[in-house]
Amino acid sequence: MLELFNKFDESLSKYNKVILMTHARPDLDGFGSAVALYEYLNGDKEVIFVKPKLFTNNSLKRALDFYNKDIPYMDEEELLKSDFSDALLIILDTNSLKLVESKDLALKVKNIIVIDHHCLLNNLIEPTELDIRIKEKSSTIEIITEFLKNKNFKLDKNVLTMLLAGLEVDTNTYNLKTTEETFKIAGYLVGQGADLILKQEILKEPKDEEIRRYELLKNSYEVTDGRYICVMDDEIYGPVDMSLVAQNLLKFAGVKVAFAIGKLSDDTIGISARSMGDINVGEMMNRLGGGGHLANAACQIKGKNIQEVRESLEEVIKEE
Ligand SMILES: [Mn+2]
Repeated sequence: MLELFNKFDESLSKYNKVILMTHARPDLDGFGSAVALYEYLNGDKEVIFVKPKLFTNNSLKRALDFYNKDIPYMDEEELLKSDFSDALLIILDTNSLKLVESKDLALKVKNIIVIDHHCLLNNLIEPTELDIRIKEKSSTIEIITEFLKNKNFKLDKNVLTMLLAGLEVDTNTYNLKTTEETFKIAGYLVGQGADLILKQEILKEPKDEEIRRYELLKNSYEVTDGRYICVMDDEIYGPVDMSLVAQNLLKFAGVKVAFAIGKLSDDTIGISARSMGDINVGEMMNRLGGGGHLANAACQIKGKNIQEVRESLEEVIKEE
């Protein structure tokens, strides 16, 4: 780790201009890490954030309200017109060209560092400067916080709290990919001044939406041995809505694996899958043309209706 951090420092020292980018529809882990890194680099370098086209994450929006500082955004179009010869692009919380905020930017900038904790996906970004992809880590926040701790760099309460909230989300409250190191990083953030009341404030969900999700969960049923499916209604939902339904379903006693099926658009059905980390839902979603990890996976199916997708999923569950 220390060696990687030293290399990271070395790379940083070569550039005066740093562009920070995370995945599209940013979350606390990706964007929070970028904010922490911005705090570290700001003053010393010109830092630019690739402006997200969509801000859908409620917790991130709240965390940024508390942060209450101007973020130096530039949108994709404007950025693509710039000269990148002296710029370093740091991509956080994804390793896939398909998922980044701006694929064109990732293809155009020569000097790239990727900092990520996901398994390697298809359409891999090829970092030229440095590769800090550590799939054993719980989150990008864990990596960035460790780096800043190492530097003895002090963050303010709002940023520390944003990082603690993101750590909690990515580990599903210290259940997934959580190690002794993860708890040490959480402890460090609290020790430095992260605020536990503010953190709860950031992580709260809007009441209407949460009640709606529980309404949908009334229709969930067990296929076999703790494998539960919740079929959403006929409305169109975002992938995040569906993952929250699956996540809520997994909280109920007796549920070992949770699936939510719903319409992502008029011709696309989505499945969101969650397990507690012992049953591989990534593999199950793979068989339906999707993908993901052990405890967290999804797929999108075109040209089938909800009922047909439900039947395919039930088959996969029974064959598992
Ligand atoms: Mn993450």
